[in-house]
Amino acid sequence: MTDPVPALSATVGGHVRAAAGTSPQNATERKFWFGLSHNVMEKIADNWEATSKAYAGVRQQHYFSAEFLMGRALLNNVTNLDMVDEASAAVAELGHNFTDVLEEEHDAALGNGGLGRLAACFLDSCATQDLPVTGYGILYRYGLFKQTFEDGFQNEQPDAWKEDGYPFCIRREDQPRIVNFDDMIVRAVPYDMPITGYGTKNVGTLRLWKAEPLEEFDYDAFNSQRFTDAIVERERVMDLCRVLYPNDTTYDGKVLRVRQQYFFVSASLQAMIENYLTEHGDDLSGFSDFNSIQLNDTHPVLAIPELMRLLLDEHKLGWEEAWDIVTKTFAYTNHTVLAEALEQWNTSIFQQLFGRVYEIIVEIDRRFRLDMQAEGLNEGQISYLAPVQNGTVHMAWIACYAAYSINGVAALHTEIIKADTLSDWYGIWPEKFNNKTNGVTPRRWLKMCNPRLSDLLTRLSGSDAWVTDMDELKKLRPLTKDKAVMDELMEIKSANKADFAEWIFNHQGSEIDPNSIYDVQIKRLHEYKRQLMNAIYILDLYYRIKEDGLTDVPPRTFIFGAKAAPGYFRAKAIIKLINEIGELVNNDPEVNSILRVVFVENYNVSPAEQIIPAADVSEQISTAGKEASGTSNMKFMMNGALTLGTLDGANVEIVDSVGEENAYIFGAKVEELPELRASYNPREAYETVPGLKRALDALVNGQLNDNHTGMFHNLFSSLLDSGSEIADVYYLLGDFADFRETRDRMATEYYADPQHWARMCWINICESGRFSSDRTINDYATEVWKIDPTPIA
Ligand code: 26Q
Repeated sequence: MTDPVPALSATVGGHVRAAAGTSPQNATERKFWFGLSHNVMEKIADNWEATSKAYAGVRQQHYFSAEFLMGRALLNNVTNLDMVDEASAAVAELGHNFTDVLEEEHDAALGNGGLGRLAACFLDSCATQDLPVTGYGILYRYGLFKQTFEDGFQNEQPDAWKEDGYPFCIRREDQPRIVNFDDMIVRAVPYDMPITGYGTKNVGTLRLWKAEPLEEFDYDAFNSQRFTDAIVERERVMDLCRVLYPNDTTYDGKVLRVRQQYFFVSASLQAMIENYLTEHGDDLSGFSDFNSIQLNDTHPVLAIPELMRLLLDEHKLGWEEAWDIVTKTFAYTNHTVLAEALEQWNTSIFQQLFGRVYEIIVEIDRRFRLDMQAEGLNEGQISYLAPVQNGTVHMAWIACYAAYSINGVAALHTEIIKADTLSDWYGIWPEKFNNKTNGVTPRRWLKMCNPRLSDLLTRLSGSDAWVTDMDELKKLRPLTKDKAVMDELMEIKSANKADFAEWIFNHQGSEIDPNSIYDVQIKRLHEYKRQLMNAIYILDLYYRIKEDGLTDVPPRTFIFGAKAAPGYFRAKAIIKLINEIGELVNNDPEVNSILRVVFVENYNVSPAEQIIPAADVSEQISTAGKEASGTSNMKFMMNGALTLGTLDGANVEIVDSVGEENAYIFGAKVEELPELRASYNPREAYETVPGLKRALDALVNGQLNDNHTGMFHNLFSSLLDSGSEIADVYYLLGDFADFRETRDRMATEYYADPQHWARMCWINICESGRFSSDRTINDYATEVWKIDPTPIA
């Protein structure tokens, strides 16, 4: 069949005219972006419709997530449609620059970090593999806050990412749902985002719900002079989707957050049930044959009692029948071992917002207790595992009880949840537990962000099959013996580093040396991730040069990117500290030709796409056992950066793939930590570990300025003084000596034998296939979801 949609070169001018109201030549870059984006939507519309129709009748999977960190869409879609050259030429033809046009797009930052970005990578892999999967979430008006630095402190600004329109979301006003709260009724309107796949006509869907007042306007109130009441009520409904909560670790029991959760799961379930009834008739007993739902952490767990409510109250099923469906429908992914992140809501909030759902939870709890008595559990165990306890509803426990599958996100993490976090559940239902090591999409994180390396891989492997089958790259591993290839790899890295130097200069005026080692730590700011350890190393190195006369220091640029939750005082202190160290180092003429510190402002998906292809070293230095998986570690690996890290999360599997000789591993292992901690004295480390005392003292002796906030003293104290919490919870000083030695050695080896370094990078690239989200999704599809590819062509 020939493509009925005309070539982009023939249509783009018209789309730009319509968006800009000017000739394409005179359109602003922003208007040009709108026009080109509309043109891409035109290209995919028919296939999108056909895909939705094809999926409606088959067994489908539904990915429920409060977060989707999508980043930019235009280049991703153009890449997937294999139209990069065509689009770039069409743009040039009309007097514009493709890169400048792409830079006009705001990131859709509807997520905090790893969990949200994982959901986005998964959708890409599902579309690419023609899998009948739909994502469901919330259309936040404001995404994750925009970060600025003032005097080195983090400030937060609203991220109005779609205020002047967003062409990649289609409002489906003909498919609204009603969501009832006891204190308000809300109309949920779906906004659908197309998810293109690479090398396929299938186009999947991300469905984001927006809350609107039931009627456009309450004319009664208006007419009876209660104009302001009508406006206030309207705004109360619109508040629901206004903002993404910027917390990614500590649980925070805000009523609005639980409203958001209930809102999107209720609307999504209603849409699913209606589709089932249309396609398969009135008998809902077959619902779970055609639908499964993956719960991305506990945030959408209210879907469990809500599906019960819909089946019982709206569709008149009996309890047993409904519970049978529910327990065959849900699968739950855990993303954390940190107890403080597990959601537990006060029962009073549930009673106030959705009394009927609470009633159902209480009944689930009652039956759970009976079930467990029958299983022979003792009262202590039962009350620990019960969904309702001490006046709270425990979301993870509801998930573990009702779900047919429970998975962790890396091998080590899954072992830890089995042995520790969820051990009692593992004792009852070991067969529910499975591991699904995370992955990242090689389209965005290699093909699109690193065209130089991609072209080399395509040329060497004779085709671009690796883009959808990353294991193809294993065949290239023997090329470590080919000096010309290794030289080319290093030239590519140099060119990417030069590009990043230019980018960071243009964005924030930082000058860096492209010949230095780019040593990078980019991720949310949290104590367990130990950005503070990284900072202390830099400070120590600075004093070694300044005071000890250390010479022959390998030139290095330390690159950071991180947002701190706005209420997380200590995380914000670490940002200020790194910026102060940057001031000290970058302005010292004795040192700044050797060391530079750069903190990338407003770190997000798009900056990551600039940083990662240019990185030499990937810092993955969390305390062993704390990072569930990590996913930037995988992106760095694919782009030929070496991991400097602990044996934590997916680092363990990365090292397993490349061999310990192709990574820099240090620090205490999970199984060693309990014993080490038992006899650990951070004060002793402070006094005896080389460099530590001098670097830490700089936090409190006036050498570094925290503008009299007491922040640096707080950091110092968190490492050395036991108070309400034990000193140095994350074992930073305990691991420091090994970290310092390993990082020093890494830098020396980089310059000592560049060919050897290149070979290590090459092996990392060639072995990265295991960390493609295509592999992860294939595992979910065959082992958990039991769905089949459904191509439209
Ligand atoms: C919970 C309750 C109230 C408010 C906010 C939250 C909340 C929001 C986001 C809790 C957690 C998150 C996000 C967690 C997250 O991103 N975890 C990361 O998930 C990645 C994907 O599996 C892993 O690679 C990381 O190791 C893990 O930290």
